[in-house]
Amino acid sequence: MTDLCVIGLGYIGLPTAALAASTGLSVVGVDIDPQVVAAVNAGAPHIHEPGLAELVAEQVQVGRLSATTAPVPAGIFLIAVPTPFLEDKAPDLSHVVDAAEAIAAVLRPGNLVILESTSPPRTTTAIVKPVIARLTGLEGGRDYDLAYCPERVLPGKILQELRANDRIVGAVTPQSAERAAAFYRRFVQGQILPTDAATAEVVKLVENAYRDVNIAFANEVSLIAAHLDIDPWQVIALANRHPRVNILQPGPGVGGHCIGVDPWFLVDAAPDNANLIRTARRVNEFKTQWVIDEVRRAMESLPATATIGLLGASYKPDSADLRESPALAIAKALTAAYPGRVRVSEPHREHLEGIDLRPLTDVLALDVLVVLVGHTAYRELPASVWQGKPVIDTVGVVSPPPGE
Ligand code: SAJ
Repeated sequence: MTDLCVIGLGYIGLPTAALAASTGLSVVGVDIDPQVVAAVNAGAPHIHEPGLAELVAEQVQVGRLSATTAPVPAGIFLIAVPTPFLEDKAPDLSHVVDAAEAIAAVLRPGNLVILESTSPPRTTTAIVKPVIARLTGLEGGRDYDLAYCPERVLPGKILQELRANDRIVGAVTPQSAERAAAFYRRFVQGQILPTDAATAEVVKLVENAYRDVNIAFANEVSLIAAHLDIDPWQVIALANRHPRVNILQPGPGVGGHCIGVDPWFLVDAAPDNANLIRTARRVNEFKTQWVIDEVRRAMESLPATATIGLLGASYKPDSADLRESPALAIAKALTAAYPGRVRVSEPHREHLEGIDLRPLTDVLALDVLVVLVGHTAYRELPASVWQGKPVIDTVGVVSPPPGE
């Protein structure tokens, strides 16, 4: 029988499946998208992460990893499906419910089910457990083991952090905790920290909300500094020389699949008590619109033929990842507002749908420059490229650090 069946072969599921296979487990990955399944079985995954293609190819080749479209009987089931939010910011748990139902069709007494998807409080005990009980009559914690173990790895360093980071195991019973911990110990070098499922669910959400709130503070500092015509990068760098101050970096907004989404789950779970978290989300969303408005203001004093060069489209530096990228949203909004006059540099992409992608040298020759991502290639440019034209630097590439 298969040792591990991973439901959802995305940014978390696929690296986890491959890593588990590399420890000697037989692993079947499940995805509803046949193209994803075909790519994994061909040893050429659809996800780009350092070391992942090699690891998947190797594990497929030796026969420990394969992919299919429906769960198979296994000792351990691991759910790593997306949990987006709906129009009104309430969590959309349909993929988790679908995964639990699919597992129920093959679940046997004595199996272990682990939920890794970022989830609202009590999803494990109030959604997954009852769905499985309704379909199988099996009780989580009595007939099979059940745990919530959030992923906390950074895109771009997923394999490295899957091994190195501490891991929270939120289980419904001590036995479930011990079995889940034994699974993660196969490839985790960090500590395994046991707790209950609801605490683990909230821990995950709080981690990303913490980062969102701190980025919002940096973005608000940048807005105040711009209003006062003071350099925000100098303000933050100098304030950070205080021994108990450590302000993060402002940017054009918050991208990625997690930090802009997860705080809403806390707002939804405790609407009257999550005011700071709600406001931080709004500050970070506002910052993206503010950048678009800044470009419009700069264009007002220029001839009607003036061109705009945008530097960067990914959601964070030195990455090709476009998920929820504020830079891409800004590029799309400005391309629509100034047809034919906006060109974009993105050194990590060869083609971008609906965007006029150009080499960096062409973009630098345009009339207004807007730096949207702190790619190393931009940080290494000589100061002379920014001179003699309006430059809107949203990530602190242009401004020299104090003391230099
Ligand atoms: N950002 C800033 N200023 C900063 C730091 C980041 O504007 O000082 C922006 C980035 O440019 C980016 C966004 O925030 O647009 C998020 O980037 P990130 O690198 O901070 O985080 P993610 O979204 O790639 O990954 C996060 C991580 N969470 C935390 O660091 C608390 C990761 O550990 C999680 O596993 C991941 O979310 C997830 O899957 O939840």
